[in-house]
Amino acid sequence: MALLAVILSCLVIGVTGQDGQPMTAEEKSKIRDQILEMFDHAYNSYMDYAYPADELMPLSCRGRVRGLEPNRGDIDDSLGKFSLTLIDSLDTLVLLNKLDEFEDAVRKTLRDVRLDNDIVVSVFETNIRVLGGLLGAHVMAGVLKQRGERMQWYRDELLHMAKELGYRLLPAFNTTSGLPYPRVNLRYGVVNPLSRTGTESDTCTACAGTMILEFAALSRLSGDTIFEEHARKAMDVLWEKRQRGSDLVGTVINIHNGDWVRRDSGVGAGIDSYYEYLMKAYILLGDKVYLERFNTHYSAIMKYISQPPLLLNVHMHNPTVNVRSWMDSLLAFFPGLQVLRGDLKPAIETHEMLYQVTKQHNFLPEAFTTEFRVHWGQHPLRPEFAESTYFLYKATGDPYYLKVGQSIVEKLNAHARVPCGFAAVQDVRTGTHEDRMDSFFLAEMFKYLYLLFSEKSQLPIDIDDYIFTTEAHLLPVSLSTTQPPCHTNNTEPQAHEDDLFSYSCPSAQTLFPNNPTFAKTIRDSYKYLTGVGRAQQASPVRGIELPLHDTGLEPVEFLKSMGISLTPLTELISASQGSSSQHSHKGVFKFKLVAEVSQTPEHEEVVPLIVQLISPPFLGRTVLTAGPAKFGMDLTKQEHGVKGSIVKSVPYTACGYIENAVELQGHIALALRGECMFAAKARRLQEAGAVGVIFIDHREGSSSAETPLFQMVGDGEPTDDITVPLVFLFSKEGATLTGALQEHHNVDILLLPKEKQLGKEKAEKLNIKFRLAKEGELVEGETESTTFQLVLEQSETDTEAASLTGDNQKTCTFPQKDPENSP
Ligand code: DMJ
Repeated sequence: MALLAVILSCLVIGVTGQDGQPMTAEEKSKIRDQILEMFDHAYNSYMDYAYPADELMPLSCRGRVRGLEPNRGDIDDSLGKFSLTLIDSLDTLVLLNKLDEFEDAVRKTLRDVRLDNDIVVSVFETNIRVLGGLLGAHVMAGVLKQRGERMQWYRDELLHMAKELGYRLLPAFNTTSGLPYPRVNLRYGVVNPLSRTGTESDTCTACAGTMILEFAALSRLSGDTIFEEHARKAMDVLWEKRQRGSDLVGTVINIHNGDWVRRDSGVGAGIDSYYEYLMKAYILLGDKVYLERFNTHYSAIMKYISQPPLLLNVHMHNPTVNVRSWMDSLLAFFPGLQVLRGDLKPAIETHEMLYQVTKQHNFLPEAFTTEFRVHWGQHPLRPEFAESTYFLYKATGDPYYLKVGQSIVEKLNAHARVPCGFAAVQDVRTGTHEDRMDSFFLAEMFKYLYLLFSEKSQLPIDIDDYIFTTEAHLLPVSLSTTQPPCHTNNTEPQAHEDDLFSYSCPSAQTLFPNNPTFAKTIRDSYKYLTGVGRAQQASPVRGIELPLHDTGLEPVEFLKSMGISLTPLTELISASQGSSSQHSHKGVFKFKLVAEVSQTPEHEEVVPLIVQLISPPFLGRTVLTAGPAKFGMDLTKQEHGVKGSIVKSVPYTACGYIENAVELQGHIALALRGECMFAAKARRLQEAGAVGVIFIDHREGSSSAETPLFQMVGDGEPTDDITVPLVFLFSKEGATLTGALQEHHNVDILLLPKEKQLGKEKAEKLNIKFRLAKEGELVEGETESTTFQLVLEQSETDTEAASLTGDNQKTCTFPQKDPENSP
């Protein structure tokens, strides 16, 4: 692991990306306008096509009314026939300075919304979206009214609604433990036989532990303490029930006896906002108990769950055991929470990892593996990544985070925008849409994006006077009844040298204003984690230190097998400077490091190539996705690709003397990755007479479906001498090719860019025939020579498909070694 870390950091040392380029005021303002336009598109689509329904169905262009649409299970528990999206959007309207729309929306809320429907809703969702939405809107209405410009008619009606809703949620807390039921009937509560709920025995930790901000705010605004008392009790139970050895909590808890039902522990789904609310309860309410609890949990999280840049799930009783190898997208909020705590380094690391994943898939998939493969491809336009991006920008002032925000904006427009709003993505791998636009998209996404690109002076409120609930509703920190320990945004550490931030004041101000490269230095180590977005130039030769033992060749071999060559720096230095003494002390060697991994600038796509098997029985139907090389023949410039039959190199790695040069003459060589550099293999095989090389990955199980393509680069030396085409296959695709060779002995292939794939999308118009043909006149005494012809006939309308020769009838002729056995 340590070695791998050395390698990862070595690969990126000194790479100068576009990272950190400042954004001009004009650029920021352009993006801010874009965000406003996107919000209008989403909000107006909801108002025009869905209101008063709870949600917009952006593909059907109508409202989602519970009971009228097919039941989607638990997610429908957010829908209480209370115009969810309208209420969730109210304080966003204010923040985005849409004050006419806000006033109008408040009037509609007071006029149209009923909170006493006979409907079973999620206590958690109703609390964070509806109660939080009403409270945020009430606070905003008060601010506007106080300014004397608007809302003069307002008489706390939203607060009255919030109180009514609070009372409708309270029956959920009627359990022996004090942990709330997960669902409540808005009209009949929980115990009433008409309620159709109350039989549940469990709830999620976040469900029970994400009430305190809204309930405390409701109590403090309304003067009725009952809400805060119940929410506090639930927090107390969760704290009491923490696993005392690890100080972690599980994911699901029994609401009657407080036993843990699911003991897996992470910071994402099921637990996330419990931790968030401990920290924010301290900020909002000024009660140190919440901070102390948060700090205890936080230490445990950093000890067991945070394995930067990853955030893993562990067993709460046995926290050194990981319980799964994937992460969920909800944990993307966590770097933002770490910023509030002042713990920037792990926040930057995890955020960078998440950014890499979004670069690969446009959005964060609901779940992705620790190797950054998609585990569950759905993306319901969740805002957590934008949230963390905003907090990191606030804390670092690093324009890199503006670029990240810009990419979020662009991807939403490019991949989620539909004529009637924005549609969730069903699977990030295919980009297919789902007919849903959750209310949190309007409540959260647009707030964080807009704030990211706004100066404080451009906002209608002083944003630092508010805390964001988990649904990004705005609650004023002035609600604190005790004098907050953090009256100012003072970030001076207070005497706890071991943990500087445990007792410091949470701050959303720039924490390291004098060190603009602070975040970059941390990020750089994770920049190419997923293999996406590398720099253009061939990796520069640079010195690194590797703590190797005198005889420890193993790591060197390991590096070699990864395609990294090491040359002791002593050689280089003696060649260039004639001295090496300073580098030769025992136990530490300096090396020239040359990585042959791909080097692609952030926005440059790797042009996918293919290996298309064209001889029988494949006939063009087997197509293997391949990666390109930055050296050798440029296949994109070959109109018809390069054709040849394949021969395995001996040795297979092509790292030593090529033993089967005669066999390779005029053919395309297959060579296994590893042991030496791609360029070295290519040179040897070209010299041996190969007309092309296909490198096959040596990492078992790798495939283009799961690992992003990359470009091979040279070995740091000039590569102009290499003129044959070079492509890279992951091992699964490689196995298909070698399997074909083993079975059919003669396999002809085409190397070409994917977009020029033979017969692609025109298959139905393309007639693939094959026939036996006799060559030339038969000379007496000679045996008949038969060739096998592949005939590709195009329909008259199709003049683009299959272009091996440029004729309308395409014929490839292959020597047929064994016609009898051919199909
Ligand atoms: C929001 O409703 C809240 O942020 C909640 O805490 C969990 N996540 C959704 C959005 O993803």
